[in-house]
This record gives sequence, structure tokens and C-alpha cells, in this order.
Amino acid sequence: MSAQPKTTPSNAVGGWGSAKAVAGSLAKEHVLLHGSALLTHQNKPDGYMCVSCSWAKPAHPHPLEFCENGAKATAWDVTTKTAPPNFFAAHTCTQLLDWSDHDLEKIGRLTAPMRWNPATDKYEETSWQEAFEDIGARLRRLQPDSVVFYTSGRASLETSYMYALFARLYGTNNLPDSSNMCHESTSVGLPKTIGVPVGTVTLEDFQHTDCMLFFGHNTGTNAPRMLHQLQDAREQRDVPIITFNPLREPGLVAFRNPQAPADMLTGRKTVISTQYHQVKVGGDTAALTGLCKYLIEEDDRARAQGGPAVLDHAFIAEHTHGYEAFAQAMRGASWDQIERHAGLSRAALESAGRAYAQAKAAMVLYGMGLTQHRNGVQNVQMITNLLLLRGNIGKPGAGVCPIRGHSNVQGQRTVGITEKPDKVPAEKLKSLYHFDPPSKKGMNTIEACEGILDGRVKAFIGLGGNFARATPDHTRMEPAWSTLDLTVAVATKLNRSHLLHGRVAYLLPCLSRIDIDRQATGDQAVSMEDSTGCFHGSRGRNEPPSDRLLSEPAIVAGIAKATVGDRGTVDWDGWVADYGRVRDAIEATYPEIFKDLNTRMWNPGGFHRPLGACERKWNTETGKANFIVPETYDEDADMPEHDGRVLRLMTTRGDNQFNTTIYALDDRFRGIKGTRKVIMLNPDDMVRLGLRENDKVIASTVAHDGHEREVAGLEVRSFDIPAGCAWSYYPECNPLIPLWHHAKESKVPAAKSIPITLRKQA
Ligand SMILES: Nc1nc2c(c(=O)[nH]1)N[C@H]1C(S)=C(S)[C@@H](COP(=O)(O)OP(=O)(O)OC[C@H]3O[C@@H](n4cnc5c(=O)[nH]c(N)nc54)[C@H](O)[C@@H]3O)O[C@H]1N2
Ligand SMILES: Nc1nc2c(c(=O)[nH]1)N[C@H]1C(S)=C(S)[C@@H](COP(=O)(O)OP(=O)(O)OC[C@H]3O[C@@H](n4cnc5c(=O)[nH]c(N)nc54)[C@H](O)[C@@H]3O)O[C@H]1N2
Ligand SMILES: [Mo]
Repeated sequence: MSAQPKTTPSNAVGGWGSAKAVAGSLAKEHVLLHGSALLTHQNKPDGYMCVSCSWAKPAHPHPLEFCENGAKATAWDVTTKTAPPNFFAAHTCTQLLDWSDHDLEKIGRLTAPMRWNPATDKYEETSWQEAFEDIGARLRRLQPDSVVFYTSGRASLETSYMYALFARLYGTNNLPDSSNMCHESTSVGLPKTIGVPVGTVTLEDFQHTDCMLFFGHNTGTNAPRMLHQLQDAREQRDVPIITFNPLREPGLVAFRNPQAPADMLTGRKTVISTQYHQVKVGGDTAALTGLCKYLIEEDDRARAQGGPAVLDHAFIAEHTHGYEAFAQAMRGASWDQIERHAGLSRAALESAGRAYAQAKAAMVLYGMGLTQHRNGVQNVQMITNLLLLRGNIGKPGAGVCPIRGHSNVQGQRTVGITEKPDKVPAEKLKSLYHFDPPSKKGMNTIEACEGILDGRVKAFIGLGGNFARATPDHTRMEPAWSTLDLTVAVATKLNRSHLLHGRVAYLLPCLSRIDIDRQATGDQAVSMEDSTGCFHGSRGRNEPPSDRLLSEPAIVAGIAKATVGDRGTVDWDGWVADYGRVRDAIEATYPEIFKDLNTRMWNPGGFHRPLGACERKWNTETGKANFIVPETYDEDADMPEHDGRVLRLMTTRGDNQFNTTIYALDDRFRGIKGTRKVIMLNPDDMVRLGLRENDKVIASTVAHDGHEREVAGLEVRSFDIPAGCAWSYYPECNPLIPLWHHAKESKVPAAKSIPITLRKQA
């Protein structure tokens, strides 16, 4: 008999635990009354859009349209704690490098523009004007392609549009963003199959779907408001939800609605997943192959016997390309191989296939568990293969739903933050601003890291984010930052990336989206795109923590004017005075997507971008939706030997973090308390490897490229996880990811399948 794991998750997400945690987060940031009043505006028409996840904002919101984690993110932003210049006067950067991610951000909001002084190793206050002029002068002396303009997915459409335009006026497409570590596998995978870069599912589809398949997403923690849609589908229409995840994530097992008093009083909870398949880490292509093989062979059988078809042949004939080759590949796949790579039985996969086959309209939802793999793009394309078999694109209740990360990460790409020049309407930019946009492909996140290591990159501008922590291979990367000529960080709070700086370094504090943004023509609003391709307005309501902060658009314009003020015909000052004019410019650049943006962004529930796939118009090379034959089932075919000692490590978020922002050390739903330096293993693997509960181990990456990669001090916990797999936290384990260990076509770091070995620490 198998050993039983010791760490067991709590059974339902939501409930009183949530309500208590919200109150606790507000109290910790000293914002109790003020914070709870603010929260009534969160994700509401004419309110502000949550700074946490990007899940859709409904037209008819709940009285409190926020979740525990959204409330934590708000409290973290509107905290009354600050990190003023006298804090920096008391600490050198070298000293601060010993602080944890949690402790650095916990100091509070940055209050004044700072410049690093090499003589004291301290950030010291400077003026905005001096900062802009010096940055501009330095940038003008550099080759445009040696400068990287990174964006993290929180910046608004207005800021992002201005920032991308600035980089192009300057002369480079070096515009990597957090999406390069996230859903780039989606952005590369979907255009080839269904001709759109984003998901096709809208909130309305949840009311029409007959089946949901869920891959690699921890909804209870990372998009909790979505649990309302799942609960409604389960309760009102008994919709089957079939989950594929190596961990039994409590939010996908059961949910207790903290906003339904009856649920809270009676302790009633809704079972979310009707089938739960603990697929092996990296086993999704195999699992999806099993589903497709089952459907195709059932269809072959039914047709041979004159029964009703299992596949939608009319759709396949009219709308798709490549079906025969795909069907042959699926027929030829062996169940042995599928079972081995997926770690699931044929019977389990057939029962999932049966539920899918019975649904008139089905959708597939997924997160980082699919995209952050060597085969991330192929995983995404296997999902569209499955959907196309039964015509599940372009009809109500059906479609593909990549669950995006940061609250505007999807929108940034829509308005020009991209390293790929072919994704930008260059002719439009040329005619609007009278310059020639650069046509050379820029660097994505991985390429920017390579450029920092090999000296091609000389300056790094970070609009938000914590690049040095979020990216792979810390041990190689961290020393390289000090070789840069210039680093500029636009941020709300101090983080480790600001301490790993170049020879000249600026730390420029900005308003948060929740803050009131006062400009020459009055208080400004911004806009963003959610996970369902819907655009919303957002108006800040919090009194900013300092009068020396500038808004992100003002900072971008300040640097842009000092750098490229003499190029093109952009009215930077006019745009900062009135963001409505930036939106006019966005509309002029992308008229099909942003018609009447200034008005429609205030529609309750926002407004949708047009997507050809939703109308079964396929903007692909074949003019059809394409089936794509998977290349391999093996996640790591090109990685070193797997000799039984090697485990496949996935690194994920926990409940009390927003990416590298760590609110607290507990991962309540998964039953892990007081530490993040843990590694969760299958109990049988522990026996096999001679490890016991709470043993301290060193994890090392198996990669023969001449670099040692280790993380020490991890405590072993037995956990309900498939054999051969291990699980620990991001960003603590990022030193283990080799820079080159990324998805083949999209270069998304393969943070979910790092080959490691463990040894006991003395
Ligand atoms: N509160 C909060 N909300 C957030 C964030 C946050 O940090 N905190 N981050 C935001 C961002 S930027 C993003 S991208 C999203 C991320 O949200 P998720 O996509 O949920 O990201 P992770 O936390 O990394 O969790 C990945 C999930 O995939 C599963 N998984 C891992 N490997 C595999 C695999 O091989 N196959 C399958 N099927 N499953 C696998 C893990 O068990 C886990 O449930 O959340 C966003 N929302
Ligand atoms: N191992 C591993 N690595 C991963 C992942 C993983 O699952 N595993 N996930 C990847 C994913 S999906 C993502 S998206 C990236 C995230 O990577 P990043 O987006 O680079 O990181 P964040 O932690 O979200 O950045 C947090 C910082 O942003 C700043 N900030 C917060 N709000 C604002 C604001 O309003 N304006 C500005 N200018 N700054 C602000 C604060 O200073 C804060 O410290 O990490 C990736 N890295
Ligand atoms: Mo993300």
C-alpha cells in the first residue's frame, strides 16, 4: 500500500476563512475603515479595477465584487506604511540585499524619486526634472538596440501605448513583458490554430456551457472570483467540470461562497470538479492525446456501425484544415505511451472523453500548468485540437479560455507592447506620428536576460515588475546587473530588482491604479483588458501616499520627452493632461478594436473586442482552423537522463502572494504554514530516496552545461502529488531554472518542469 501524505489541504475554499483573512490583511496595512470603504468600489462600473488578477468584471457585479486575494492586493497598495528617503538614508543597497522579498515590500510605498549614489551605496532623493534629463541624456548616447524596455502586466492601456511608442521612437522593439513568462505560449499557439492571440470565451458563455475542462490553474488562489461562475454552473445546471492538475487544488475541489450568507451559516459547499485527474507534471499533451484518440476512435466505431457521429464532421469539413493527418496520428498513438506520460489510466481518460463527448457546448480553461513547459505551445494547440473535433469554437458556451495573469497583461499586447514588429501597425504609427518605426525584431524576456549576461544590453528600464526575481537562473543573472550602464525602475514598492542595479540607477515611484490621479484637466481614469477580451475603465479613489509621486503616463512622458522629444509629432504634455487623448490615439491606431473607447470603457461590464474565431472566421494562413499534430509526448525529450533519481519540479504561487510580492508565509488552502522553503514530494518517492518528513535537502538542477544550480534549505513534506513529481514555490526556486529551459516556440521559461535531484543537507 502507498504511504499517505502528511500535509493535507483544507477542504473548501472561501467561507469564513476568507472573510477573516480580508479583515486581517486590511488591519495589517493599517487601513481598516478606509480600505473596506474602498473595496465597495472594486471591479464596479466607475470604480477601480482590481490590481490582482485579470478575471472578467461582470456587468451586474456582486455587492462586493472582490475576493480575499483582491482585497489583500488592495490593502498592499493603499497601505499607510511608506519607504521615504530617510528609510534609504539608513540602509545601503548591499544591506538591503539580505532582506526577504516580503520584508522589502512590507516597508511600504515609495514616496520620492531616488538616484543611487555609488559613494554611499544608498538611494538618495533627487528631483523629477534632474532624473528625466539625466536618463534622457544617457539614453541618447546609447545604441537603441542595447536598451531594454520591460513592462509588467499591471500598467494601463494608456501607459502601455505611450511606453511602446516611446521605445519605437527611440528606435527599438526591445519590449519584453511579463507575458513572455506567462501566456506567450498562448499568444504563439492560438494564432496558428484559430487565428486569434487571445481566448474566445466570454462571461456569458458560462451560462451556456455544458462542460468545462480545466488544466493547470489554481483558481481558488489566482482567479478566485471565477469560482462564482463555476459554482453557478455546477448548482444551476449541473455542468460537469473535469480537472487535470497534479495537485488536488482545494478551490477546484469545493467552494463555499463567502458572499452568500446562507452558505456561510450552513457551511454548505459546492462540489466544483466532478472528475479530478492528477496528471503527471508535463503530462498534458499525453492526456489530451488520450482524449482525442478516444473521441476519434469512438467516432470511427459509431460510423462503422451506422450510429450517430461523435465528432462534428460538418464543422470539420467546412472550417478546419489538417484533420486527416491529426486523426491518423491519434489513432496511431499507443495507450501504453499515453498512460505512462500522463500518469493516468486509459479508463480515467475515457471517462473524461465521454463527458466531453456528451456536451453540446464545451470550453477548456487553462493556466500556467500548461504554458510554462518545454511543450507549452504544443499543450495549447492540443486544447484547440480537442475543441475543433466537436466544433467547440464559435458557438455559445464553447471556446478556449486562457486565464491570464496580471490585470492588464492581455491589453498591453493589444496596444503595442511586443518585441515582434509584425504585431504592430507600423504604417499607422508612421502616418500618425511621422517617424519610421524600427523593423528589427526586439528581445523578449529570455533574450533580454541573455543580452544582460553577454553584454549586448547596456540599459534596462522596468515599468513595474520585479524582473530579477521573476526570471530564471538567479545565480548566473544576479551578478550581471552591476555591469549595466543604466537601470531605471518605475515602481510602487521596493523590491530586490531595484537593489541589483546598474552603474547609474534610478528608482521612480508612481501612483497605483487605486490612487487618485490628478492632472491639468482634472482627475484621470485609465482602461484595461480582462481575460475575456473585454475593456473596462478604472478610476482611482485612494489619496496617494505622497505628493511627490507621478502617474505612470507622466513618468513615461517625462523620460520620452527628455530622450526623443525632438522626434515624431507626439503631444506628450497634452496626453498627460488628458488621458482621453491617449485613448483617442489608441482608437486611431487600432480602429477595429477600440471604436468609441472613451465612451464604451464605462459600459457596465465593459465592451468586447471583435474576434474572428468567435464568428468562425479564421485569420490563419490556410484560412481555416488548423489541427496540429503534436511532435512528442515527452516533456523533456532533450533533457538529460531520467534515472529514477531525477524528479520533475513545478514551481507555483501560494495563497498569500502576488507573484514576487509575498504577503505572508502561509499557503492556507494547501495546508502549508509559516514557511515557503519547502519541497513537496510523493510519499513513495520519499521512501525510495531515503527522505523523511522535515528533512532538509538541497535541490540541484540536472543540466550538463557547466553551471551549478542549487537551492538549499528546503524542508521535505509528503504531499498528494504524482510519483516522480515535486512541487515548490516561485520565486524561491527560480535559481534552479536554466535560462535555456523554456518553451520551444514561445520562450516561456519552463518553470513547471525543472529536472532536479535532491540530497540531504547535513
Ligand atoms: N492571488 C494571486 N493571483 C494571481 C497571481 C498571484 O501570484 N496571486 N498571479 C497572477 C499571474 S501573473 C498569473 S500568470 C496567474 C497564475 O495562475 P496559475 O496559472 O494558477 O499559476 P500557478 O500558481 O503557477 O499554478 C499553476 C497550477 O498548475 C498546476 N500545474 C503545474 N504543473 C502542471 C502540469 O504539468 N499540468 C497541469 N495540468 N497542471 C500543472 C499547479 O498544480 C497549479 O495548480 O495568476 C494571476 N493571479
Ligand atoms: N518559477 C517561476 N517563475 C515565474 C512564474 C512561475 O510560475 N514560476 N510565473 C511567471 C509569471 S506568469 C509572471 S507574470 C512573472 C511576473 O513577473 P513580474 O511582473 O516582473 O513581477 P511582479 O512580482 O508582478 O512585480 C511586482 C512589483 O511590481 C511593482 N508594482 C506593483 N504595482 C505596480 C504599479 O501599479 N506600477 C508599477 N510601475 N509598478 C508596480 C512593485 O514594485 C512590485 O514589487 O513571473 C514569472 N516567473
Ligand atoms: Mo503571469
